[in-house]
Amino acid sequence: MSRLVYVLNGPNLNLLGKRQPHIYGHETLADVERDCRALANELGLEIRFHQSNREYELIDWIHEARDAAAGIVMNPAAFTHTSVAILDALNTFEGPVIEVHISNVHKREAFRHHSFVSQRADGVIAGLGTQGYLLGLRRLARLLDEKKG
Ligand code: CA2
Repeated sequence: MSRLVYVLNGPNLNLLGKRQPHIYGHETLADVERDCRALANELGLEIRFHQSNREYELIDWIHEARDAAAGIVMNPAAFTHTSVAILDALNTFEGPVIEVHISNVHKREAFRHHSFVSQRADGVIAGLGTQGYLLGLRRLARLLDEKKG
């Protein structure tokens, strides 16, 4: 069975570690990718790690994951709060989906409190910094192990 996991990142996350460190910390997205790859290796997962500022590109990767991947860890960034299209795409994916937010969105502006993606996500992690990605991968590995029986 496939142990391939897509780690998808939405708009502006390419600036991680370069702006607003009081909200998002000092780690860059390249640091997050490096840490995800190291942990994936430990967990026996293969990962494809992507970031885009374009909604359609994220949707195309979700479509690609339909045939290729066993699970998705996704930080949809601002599209979390706006995108029915990303929710619709995730609804066509059959494996587990973990939604990750670096900041605690519930402690922030009211418009960040609603997530379209949470309607589909099997789990949601918020406010644990970039460690959330690693915990998301651990959870997916556990779910895939349980499926294998
Ligand atoms: O906390 C998160 O991970 C968010 O998904 C990040 C999004 C925000 O719109 C969500 O409400 C919560 C924003 C990503 C922007 O990332 C930046 C990183 C560094 C500097 C500027 C933006």
